Parts: sequence; structure tokens; C-alpha cells
Amino acid sequence: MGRKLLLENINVPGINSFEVYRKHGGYRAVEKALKTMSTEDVVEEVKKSGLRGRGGAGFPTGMKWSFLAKPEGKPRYLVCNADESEPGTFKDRYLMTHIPHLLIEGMIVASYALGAKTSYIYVRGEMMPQIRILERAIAEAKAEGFLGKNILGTGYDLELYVQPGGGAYICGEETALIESLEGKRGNPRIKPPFPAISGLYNCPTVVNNVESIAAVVPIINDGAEEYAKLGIGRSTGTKLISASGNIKNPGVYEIELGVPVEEFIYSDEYCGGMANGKRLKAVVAGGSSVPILPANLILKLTTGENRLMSYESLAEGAFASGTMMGSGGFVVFDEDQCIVRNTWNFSRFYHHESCGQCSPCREGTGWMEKVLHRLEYGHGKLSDLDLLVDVAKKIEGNTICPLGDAAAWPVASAIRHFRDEFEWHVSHAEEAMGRNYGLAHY
Ligand code: L3W
Ligand code: SF4
Repeated sequence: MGRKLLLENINVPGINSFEVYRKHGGYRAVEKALKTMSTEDVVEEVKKSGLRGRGGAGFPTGMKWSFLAKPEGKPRYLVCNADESEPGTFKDRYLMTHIPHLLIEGMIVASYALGAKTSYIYVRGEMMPQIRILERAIAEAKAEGFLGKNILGTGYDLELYVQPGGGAYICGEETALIESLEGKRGNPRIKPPFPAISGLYNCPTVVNNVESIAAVVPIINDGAEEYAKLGIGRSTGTKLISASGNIKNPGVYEIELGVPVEEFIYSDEYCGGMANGKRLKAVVAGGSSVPILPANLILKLTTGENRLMSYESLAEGAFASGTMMGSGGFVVFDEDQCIVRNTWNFSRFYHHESCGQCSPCREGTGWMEKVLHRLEYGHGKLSDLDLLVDVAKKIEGNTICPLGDAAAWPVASAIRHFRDEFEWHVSHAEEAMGRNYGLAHY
């Protein structure tokens, strides 16, 4: 069994309460950090751990913290990005539902390290149960002296608020989230300036994913060196993976980074293999925002090497043949899945969620969705494939925020790896349409 740092106590009855969480060693990291470590020590420890952002970009957390500007007379903020909306991603919701105090504890330690006296957890608006769970957990922690004025008699003050999100995928982009938190429409801002320089109310702000903040707790408890012993290369520690699709055991798994992808799919410890004995066709390893990876680039038998669950291994040849780890939303497709239909489905999502500020994204996502729709419904032409690739190219790198790239990559990679399937939809239009109603297909 792999080592668990975040989910170790997830099945302990009552672990969502302060009392049980505390009995199982909870809030030790707050005591250790606030009573025995300087703010710089905490930042240094997180840097040394090698922890990388768990929301999708994999940016080193300690480095982000050390970029935080400290201008005189301006407050600094920590904002937790709990707007989890990435298709196929449900790990943060799981963590907040079952072990909310782990996030609260991480927020206290991280806020202390950054010198923030007011911090926010911005939770996806649809997650009302989780919002209530967090509010209750915050009230419990405050009643026990872990939040509010003069925490544990150390002189450190912190108020922590939960903010329901604005109900749009784009509000999970850090600058859109900040706009939304300020009460405005969640439109992404142009970066730079990065939030670390000018974020919430134009003050220095760190935005971190739920899992990144929770990981600070074991890093402080056990030390950066212990944390960095886990994982592989620059992918240190453990990672929560939301596994879904045509597998036997969908769910949230905590893996040590570096587990072979094949083992993750087929071992009983994780996904348990393909459902109904079907063959693996493809995987999207990072929600919907990354290129699709066909089976022949995953399975050891065909590649002659192990592809690992790590930022590096999943990024290898990202634009030629690979994919990226993203938020750890691991979606598995079996041989019966239609890549054209799935690509159209992703495209529909991005078109719907584009905020519309930049033309390549606003117009391009619409074009891709329409062209994929006609391919899927038997009205496509062969030239549509090159048209899609061309539109995807024109979006990539030409937009304010990463949603544009996220919309372009799945389309371009699906055509790159499954061109014959797209062509089949053109040459067998009627069958392709029949397939939409559950008939045998490609
Ligand atoms: C200061 C610099 N700060 C970078 C900070 C920056 C941000 C972080 C990473 O997109 C991806 C996206 C989605 N000074 C800095 C600096 N920073 N340079 O580092 O920044 P960046 O721009 O690389 O990425 P991002 O804008 O955070 C995130 C992908 O994740 N994704 C989305 C997942 C969605 C969820 C969810 O629903 N929970 O996770 C999945 O793959 O497409 O590419 O903080 O400020 N010089
Ligand atoms: Fe909005 Fe799309 Fe531009 Fe992002 S890339 S700012 S979602 S239009």
C-alpha cells in the first residue's frame, strides 16, 4: 500500500469534527509553526519539500509564496481555490467533505507563513454542503482558539471566511476568482502583474488549490525532507487523483507520485482494471484541459517503458504525443468510447464556459464545437479535420487565460492520435449517426 499523507484518517468515524480530528494528531502543524517557527522558516520548509501546485499548473508552491510582495501598509491575502470545476475532477470536494479540518489547519499555517490576517476559501457555488461543512469547521476551530485573535496566545490574528463561488468554470482561474471575490463578474485579468504582486483589492495575494494547502500540514508535521523522500524527481510527495470513466473502481485515490500509469489503472489498490473486461483506448490524465493520451503511449508493452503518474512523465512530448497531469482528473476510455463524441462534448463545455473577453477563445471555441457537432452527426467533411487543427492552433497561446489552450489541446491531440476515427465519421456518416443511438460503431 502506498503511503497516505492526506487521506490517512479519512475513514475514521467523526474525523470531520474538531474533536476527533484533534485526537488523531490534528492541529499539531499549527502549534509547531506558530510556536516554534518563523514565517520565513515555514516558507523555506515548503520550498524544500518541492510541493507543486495541485490545481493544474504544478507551479512550485514555496516559490509562489516567496514571490509575495510585502509593501508597507498593504494587507496580504491567502485565497484557497476551492472552485473545483474541472471535468473529471472531484478530489477537493472529497477532501472538504470528509476531512475539512485538514484544509482549515493548512490555511492557518499558510496564512501565518504569508503574513495574511484575512484569508478566504472560495468554494464552487454549487457545493452548498461543503460550504456548510467548512463554515461549521471554522466555527469549531475558532471556539478552540485556533482562529480569531491571538491564536494559541502567539499574538497572531487570523479571520477565515468561506465565499460561495460565482457559478462559472472560469471563476476557478485565479484572477477571475479574485474578480469574483471582489464582487465583480469573473473575468480573468491579464498577467502580469501576477496576484503575488497585485491580487485581491490590488494587494499581494497567494491563490492556492485546496490540496496544495492541505499538503502543507504533513510537510510541517514531518518536515520537508520526509515529504520530499516520497515521489520521483521534481514530482515530490503524494497526489490525489480523481479516477473515473470505464474502470472497475472509480473514486479518489492518494498516490505516491511516480506510480506507473499502467499499475494505477490495473491494480486492485487503485482503479482495479477496465470495467467489463474491455480494452483500454485512451486516457485524459488532467481533467479535460490536457491532450488525450492513446493506450499505445501508456502501456509498457507497447512503449517499452513505464509512463509514470508524475508531472514530468505525463508531460513528456506533451505537444507531440503525451499529456499532462493537470488537476489529476484521470478519465479512462475503453474501446467502445467514441473519441469524436467525447471531443465534441469537451468542446461544448469550453464554448459554454468561455468568458468571451478574447476573440480567439470566444469565436474559436464556438467554431470547434460546431465543426465537431457536424462531424459527430454525419455532416462532416474531410477538410473539417484540418480546419479544426487550424482553429486550435490559432487559439493556443493567443488568449488572456489558459482556458483557450485548454479548449484547443484536447481537439488537436484527438485529431493527432485518432485521425482515422474522425475520418471514419466522414466516410461512414450514417453509421456514425446510428452509433449516437447506441448502435455498434467504429
Ligand atoms: C508570480 C511569476 N507568480 C506563475 C503563479 C501564477 C499561478 C501559478 C501557475 O492555470 C492550469 C491551466 C488549466 N510570479 C509567476 C507566478 N505564477 N508565474 O503560478 O500559473 P500558470 O499561469 O502556469 O497557471 P494557472 O493560470 O494557475 C492552471 C489547468 O491548470 N487545469 C485546470 C484545472 C482546474 C481545476 C479545478 O477545477 N480545480 O484544477 C487542468 O489541467 O487548464 O493550464 O498561481 O500566479 N512570475
Ligand atoms: Fe475569457 Fe477565454 Fe479569454 Fe480566458 S481565454 S479570458 S475564458 S475569452
